[in-house]
Amino acid sequence: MKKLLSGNEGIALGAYEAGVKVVTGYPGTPSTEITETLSKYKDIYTEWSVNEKVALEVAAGAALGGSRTLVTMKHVGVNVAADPLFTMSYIGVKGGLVIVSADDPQSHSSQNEQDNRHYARAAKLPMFEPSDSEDARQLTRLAFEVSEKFDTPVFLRPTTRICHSYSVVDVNGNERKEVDCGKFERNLSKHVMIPAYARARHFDVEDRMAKLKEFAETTSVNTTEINDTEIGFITSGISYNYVKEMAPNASVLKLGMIYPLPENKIKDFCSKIKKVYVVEELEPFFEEQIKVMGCDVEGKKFFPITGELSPDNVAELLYGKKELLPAEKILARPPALCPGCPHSFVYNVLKKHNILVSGDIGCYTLGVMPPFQVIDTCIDMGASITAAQGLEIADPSIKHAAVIGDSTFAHSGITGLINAAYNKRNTLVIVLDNSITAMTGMQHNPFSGETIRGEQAVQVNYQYLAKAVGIEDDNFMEVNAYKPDEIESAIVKLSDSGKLSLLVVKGICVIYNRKKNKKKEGV
Ligand SMILES: Cc1ncc(C[n+]2csc(CCOP(=O)(O)OP(=O)(O)O)c2C)c(N)n1
Repeated sequence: MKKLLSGNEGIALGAYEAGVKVVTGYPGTPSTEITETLSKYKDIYTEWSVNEKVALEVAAGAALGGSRTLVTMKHVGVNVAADPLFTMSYIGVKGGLVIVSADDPQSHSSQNEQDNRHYARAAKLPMFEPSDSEDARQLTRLAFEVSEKFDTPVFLRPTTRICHSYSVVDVNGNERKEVDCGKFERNLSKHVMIPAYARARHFDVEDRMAKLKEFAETTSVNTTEINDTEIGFITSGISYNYVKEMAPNASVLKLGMIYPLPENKIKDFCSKIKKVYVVEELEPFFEEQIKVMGCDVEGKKFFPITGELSPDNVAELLYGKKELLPAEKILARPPALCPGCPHSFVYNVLKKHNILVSGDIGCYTLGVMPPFQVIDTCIDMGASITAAQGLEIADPSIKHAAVIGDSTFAHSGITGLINAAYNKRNTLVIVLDNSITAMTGMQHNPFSGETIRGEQAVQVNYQYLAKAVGIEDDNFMEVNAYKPDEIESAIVKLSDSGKLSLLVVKGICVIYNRKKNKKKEGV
């Protein structure tokens, strides 16, 4: 039987079939639906972790304990998880450990468009890249096998186009295969990375890289199609589809395993084809390595380094530039806060009082757009509270505040609050709590009081948190997001106090509320 699945559903299906037992992750477009899909299976443990570092560390423990484990995040999440990532490369696994880094060329919903293929190289880990949903399913299964065979965490790097596009998946014989990987075994020199053991493990990592290079030469996921020997392409992921669509007669080397590269296979391909182009989104990751191999290829001379590619980029290379007809130019639709969004009222107050606002990442970042234009900085998750401290140190003569959502506060805001308390800062921290992680599509978090499966969970208490970091009773306030007068008097009072303050502005997300009511009514 064949089914139309998204790339994310393909990854979830592949993980299910591979007998994955533990799935952790932190929401982030375009990765979110992988964990959500897997949470529907009763026999798989799934959790929304509070951030990506935590997700990878829980996953590392589970994998060392013998469970096949999947951890999901968007590309910038890997920055947060980078600390355990690099050391897990030394430690290795017992049950397979697959890390999904969902990259976002074109920054459809991200603060940057970093190319996470560099992480595979930097952390010395193998990486696979699917080019459709069937590929996503099969490469996920393979990734678990490679992880156990080579004793390494393995990266799977889909991009937004793959995660969210639907294509046909063959679901015949897709039973789940339970794999017994054994239990945790004490092995101090492998699992405890003190310097002496780490130095020794580095040799093992290098040996593993050599073996992975050999594997890359023979694996069936790196495929050569020799057709027209005048022109050929080396490509992977979504770009493979663009090449096949626009140059169906060209020769193609499609890389399903994108790190390490199959040097001999690439050299052999280049020796047979007169002109070889490398088609890859973002960085010249393949191109530079292939040039170092001594192959005469071209890539970024013809393809942009920024944004996504499209079939047009390949067509342009082959047939020259095409002028867009006016109808083909799509009107820009800038995002905006939803009508009735609880975040909007607080922005009017901040604007009125001319407060310098350090922003954070979530729906509320849209306070940067008209009519508010009230957010002055936005760097990364959690940076509102910490950047506000730096801005205030640089210029204490103006009023400052940090705004942060509930999920982001749990992700990496709380450490910033502790830093402010410890370093005697008088930051005004405003948590915009809409009872859910809205921006990524309504996921629960430690302030919403439910787990990924909708079971009741602890609801972290802001007031106790404030007390625990030494915020005075008068400097903790909670107000209703729909009462602008209350918000205004709280902001004025707290910012005039000159002391570290925590203001929680509570109002349920309008979209989430509608969804909840519909569910109650059984619609
Ligand atoms: C390191 C990192 N992980 C994940 C994301 C994706 N992401 C963007 S905003 C956000 C959370 C937003 O939730 P919340 O703070 O509750 O604000 P809301 O959208 O509900 O207003 C997430 C997970 C990201 N941008 N960076």
